[in-house]
Amino acid sequence: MIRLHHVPGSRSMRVLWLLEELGLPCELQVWSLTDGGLRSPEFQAMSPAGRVPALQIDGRAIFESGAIVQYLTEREDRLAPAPGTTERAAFLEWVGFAETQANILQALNIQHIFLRPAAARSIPLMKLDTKRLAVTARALERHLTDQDRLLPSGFSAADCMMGFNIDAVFRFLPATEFPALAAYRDHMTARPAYQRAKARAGGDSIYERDFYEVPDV
Ligand SMILES: N[C@@H](CCC(=O)N[C@@H](CS)C(=O)NCC(=O)O)C(=O)O
Repeated sequence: MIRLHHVPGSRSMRVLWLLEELGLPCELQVWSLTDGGLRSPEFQAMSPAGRVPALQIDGRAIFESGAIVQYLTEREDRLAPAPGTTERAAFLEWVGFAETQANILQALNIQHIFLRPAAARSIPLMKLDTKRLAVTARALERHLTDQDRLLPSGFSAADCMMGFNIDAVFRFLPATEFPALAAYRDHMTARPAYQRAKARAGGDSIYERDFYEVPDV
């Protein structure tokens, strides 16, 4: 049985969603971001940086969402262009781009939500990362204006990598400024496999507000 190590609201949703798209059943093992479990030797034996997702499959554990997504698409020979094709390069670019954007989101989450006390937060860093996030959102807005999937050939696992990010993007940037990206988010979240994954994933464990402004001080 495939087992996904998961935190609600985290990048493990990418893998849960892709497993649903591929019709691969899995068990979920749910962890917390805050109780120290991800720093345990048991977990770090599967994911050395102590991060989710980790996926137990085929007699081993795989860490890094981008690696898991590539492994699953190659194993199932679905939802990714074949290695060596021109579109494969675009697929790999968007898988990597999704992680570039997720790292900016993670920095904003730390600044707006996790850092304690609030006085330790840096408004210049919040402004800088909001601008860096806007660069990625504008690039997606341009790309998605003429197509409603990342790849011209249609839905792929790169959309699972990226589609997961967009809810978080709109916690820090107004959706009204990115209509094509908002439409992409709506298409992605309407997919039956996304809905099934969401129903299993558990409530978001990160965001308490719809939108996080940079404090004006
Ligand atoms: N590049 C990694 C990043 C994984 C990652 O940072 N996951 C976050 C949750 S979205 C996490 O486990 N954070 C725990 C921590 O930083 O202690 C991937 O794509 O799998």
